[in-house]
Amino acid sequence: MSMSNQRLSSRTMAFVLAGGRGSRLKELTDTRAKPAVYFGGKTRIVDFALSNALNSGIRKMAVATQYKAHSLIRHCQRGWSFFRAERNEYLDILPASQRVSEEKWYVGTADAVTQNIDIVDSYDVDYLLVLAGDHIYKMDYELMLRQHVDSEADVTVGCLTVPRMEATAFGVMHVDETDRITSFLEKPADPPSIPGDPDHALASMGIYVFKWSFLRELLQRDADDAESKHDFGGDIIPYIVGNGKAVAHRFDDSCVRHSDEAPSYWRDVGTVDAYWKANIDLTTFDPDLNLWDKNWPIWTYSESVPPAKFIHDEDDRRGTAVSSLVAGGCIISGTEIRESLLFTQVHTNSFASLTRAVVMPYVNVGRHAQLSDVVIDRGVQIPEGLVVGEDPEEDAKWFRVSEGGVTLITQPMLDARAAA
Ligand code: ADQ
Ligand code: ADP
Repeated sequence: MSMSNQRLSSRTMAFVLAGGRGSRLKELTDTRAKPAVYFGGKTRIVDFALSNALNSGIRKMAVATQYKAHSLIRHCQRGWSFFRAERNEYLDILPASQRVSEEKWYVGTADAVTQNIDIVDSYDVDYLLVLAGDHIYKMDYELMLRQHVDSEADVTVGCLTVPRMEATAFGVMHVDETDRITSFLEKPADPPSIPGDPDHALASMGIYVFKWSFLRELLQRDADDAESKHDFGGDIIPYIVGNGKAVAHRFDDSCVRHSDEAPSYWRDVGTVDAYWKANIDLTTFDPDLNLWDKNWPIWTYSESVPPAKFIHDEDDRRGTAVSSLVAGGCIISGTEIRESLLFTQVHTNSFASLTRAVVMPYVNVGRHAQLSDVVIDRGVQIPEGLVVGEDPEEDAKWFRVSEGGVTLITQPMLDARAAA
């Protein structure tokens, strides 16, 4: 096979940045990094970036971890350990603060790569694909790699169109008619709009393709730069825009060739409201994110458990779930469940009801509990008769009620309530 026919993904390493906390998810990220937060009834957020890489043909990956990495590391070990060194496939977990010097954490996203230059070298690849481990989307990176090579760019930046006022949280760019990036502002207070479209801005997805030899040299220079925060969005990308060739790769309908996906589904799920909504959306008749797509499976670790069981209990109450996703291992006994999403091993009891609830693994819902518009953290024991979602003021006394009116319930909150 000639070089030009070879899939570029086979010459690429995916470097997944998974060190950020995601503090806007509040107590959901008290004990785990955002990429480890559960999403979609079976998977965790990081599975989307890793599955995209796998489905794109990439077989060399690393996950850089830092903040509260325990469950993230364990998840990657359990779910992503099928790579075989004999086939030249690798998935490395790269915790901060262990390699370059004993106490040096990853200062910024670029530093996370810099501290692992020798590991990337050892993979012997031509391209580095830098991914954020905390977004929900499907994307074929081979297309982005192809554009990168064809346009002879120094960096290719994945980008999407967002409402202008939301762009303050992003890197915002302008491009010329060839999609070459002509300006790049990291998290501007007053985001510049797309010319001719005052309500929208072109935002960076925080994913990048570089030729490894080019990035390697740039990172070594950046490491010595006392002014730099060693961040891709803040330092590396603006530098290349000013001194080299940066090109935008548009995330649009064509990005997942094999999928019957609704166009351009991409979610940051960075807040409790956005997180709740993206999960509950999956319970609708025709969700924008298709988890059933055999051509683009989202791989994960899942426990070996019996099928979900629905019980018509001795009090003659039917355990039912409609417009809902219920994972294996759940036991629904005499509970009415609507428009909800239950992860594995959730047990619910008689006379309880759940409406628009996102329920993480190992939750137990006591009898007569009535919960609506909630996110329930892993392992929570909902006491008998708890009512949430009817009186926001009462809920806010004990739980976290979001701007959008979603109540987040964790065990420490319930313990404080029980002790009061
Ligand atoms: P942010 O959204 O601010 O901006 P950032 O905090 O840099 O994203 O995190 C990006 C990814 O790196 C996340 O997956 C995070 O978990 C991880 N991460 C953060 N700090 C890390 C560290 N020290 N070590 C390892 N991993 C770390 C970026 C870009 C913007 C772009 C948005 C899109 O800077 O230009 O628009 O992402 O979401
Ligand atoms: P998280 O899901 O919070 O990110 P993990 O799933 O990796 O973190 O770990 C949480 C721990 O809680 C695991 O050790 C898991 O076995 C344990 N756990 C919590 N509740 C239960 C339960 N009811 N039964 C069994 N194990 C539980």
